[in-house]
Amino acid sequence: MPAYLVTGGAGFIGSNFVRHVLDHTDHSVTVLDKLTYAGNRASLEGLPAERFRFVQGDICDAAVVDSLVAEADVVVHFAAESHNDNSLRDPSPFLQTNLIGTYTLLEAVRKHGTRYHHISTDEVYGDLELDDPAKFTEQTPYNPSSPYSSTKAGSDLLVRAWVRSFGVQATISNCSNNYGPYQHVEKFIPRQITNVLDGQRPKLYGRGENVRDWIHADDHSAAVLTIIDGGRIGDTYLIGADGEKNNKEVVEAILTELGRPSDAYDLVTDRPGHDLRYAIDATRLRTELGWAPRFSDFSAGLADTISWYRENEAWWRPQKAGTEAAYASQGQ
Ligand code: NAD
Ligand code: TDX
Repeated sequence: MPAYLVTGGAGFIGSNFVRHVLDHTDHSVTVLDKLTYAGNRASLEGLPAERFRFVQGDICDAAVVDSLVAEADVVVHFAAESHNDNSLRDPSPFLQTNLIGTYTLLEAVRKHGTRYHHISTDEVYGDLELDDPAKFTEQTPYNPSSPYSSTKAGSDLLVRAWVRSFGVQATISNCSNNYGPYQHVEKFIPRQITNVLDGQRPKLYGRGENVRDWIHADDHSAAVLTIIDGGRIGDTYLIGADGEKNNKEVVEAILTELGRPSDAYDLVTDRPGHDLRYAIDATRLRTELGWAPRFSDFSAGLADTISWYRENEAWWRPQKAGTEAAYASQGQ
């Protein structure tokens, strides 16, 4: 029974991955999570005690990391400061967690010879023009725009260096924008769903024309497990489900699903440095490892996600007022 150590397992995608591993394998899972504002113990309720353990701690704490890595067969590193808007308000925790935290984990897996999978983002590649037929591939040069994406890019480069210099047994995945249940209300889709549920108007940055390539978090989790099982050590795999939509289309779909006029939104101050478009070419993952997304119908996945937020107000309500106050202070 392989033992997985999952960092950031109380966050949105990490908790999805933990449930996925427990549902689809016989592996045991230890979560290491600091429970920052983004971590929520409630996202891991009801998991089987004989195969699941939760440790509250910081990935920058070398002693805690070393003792947990020593017991693990595989480390899957999700923990990060993950929100672009926060990184524009205060970059410092991004430098600490995304760079020093990744370095701390790499030193521990190097010492113990542990298999390591690094979770990253398509934002490391910068952005694409709206009318450009190109998509990101594993060969696209790094060109990150924000404090968040530059620290994620730096963490990816640390992993590549530890593979080459020290023979660390690592793979890397760069995924597009995720949606689904348990996502913090600071992020675009849950923010707009909970705004409408609260009788508030959705807020689109700029003209709402920026494009994101949406993938359901369940598909991301399945892809990560596929890469851990079959990926080539030292290699990078892009994860995406051909889900390009502009932000206006997504807000209109949310409003329509919730029975509101599709134009009942506000255009607000744009994000500084706002990336125009992301798009992933996941050919390598599909052809070499045989992965395919199961949630190819975005409208159905969005409708399920809206139902989840409607039915789980107790999960998101404590996040909402503080998140909106921070946005309001910036005219967003
Ligand atoms: P999230 O913000 O929902 O969760 C992050 C988790 O990490 C939280 O539980 C938090 O408590 C924990 N954490 C933060 N700092 C920590 C520290 N120093 N020590 C231990 N735990 C710490 O993030 P998410 O959206 O689930 O993203 C998870 C990972 O996936 C990140 O690495 C992110 O860059 C990557 N990613 C996210 C997306 C997306 O669309 N959300 C897309 C591609 C890649
Ligand atoms: O209120 C909003 N209005 C709005 O128009 C918010 C919160 C966002 N937006 C726009 C900005 C983006 O174009 O929606 C799009 C998505 O925004 P976010 O949810 O903040 O995601 P993004 O900045 O694209 O980054 C996400 O995908 C890649 C995740 O937060 C990252 O962790 C991941 O690496």
